[in-house]
Amino acid sequence: MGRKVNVIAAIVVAAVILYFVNAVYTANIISFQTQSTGDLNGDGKVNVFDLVIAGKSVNSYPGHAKWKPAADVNRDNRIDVQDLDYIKTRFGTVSR
Ligand SMILES: [Ca+2]
Ligand SMILES: [Ca+2]
Repeated sequence: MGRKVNVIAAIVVAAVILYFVNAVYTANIISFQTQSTGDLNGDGKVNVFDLVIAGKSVNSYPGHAKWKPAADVNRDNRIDVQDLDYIKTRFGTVSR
């Protein structure tokens, strides 16, 4: 009986820890999201080359053969038209 209560308590504690880890993780994603420049190849400029990099990874996700973390500029674990649009809005900008 007492053992069962301990198991339940352990599950609750684990769930609470996971909740907070997830909250911190989400906060990091949001802060990183605001810092994204759209400069995927790191040459300091946002142009068609960055769009091509993202274009090659469209419809990919973490673990996918074409997945490229840098191309997921909005950090939603999916490279799609939203990321391409973001890079397009950053076209011509210079990072740093
Ligand atoms: Ca670039
Ligand atoms: Ca994305």
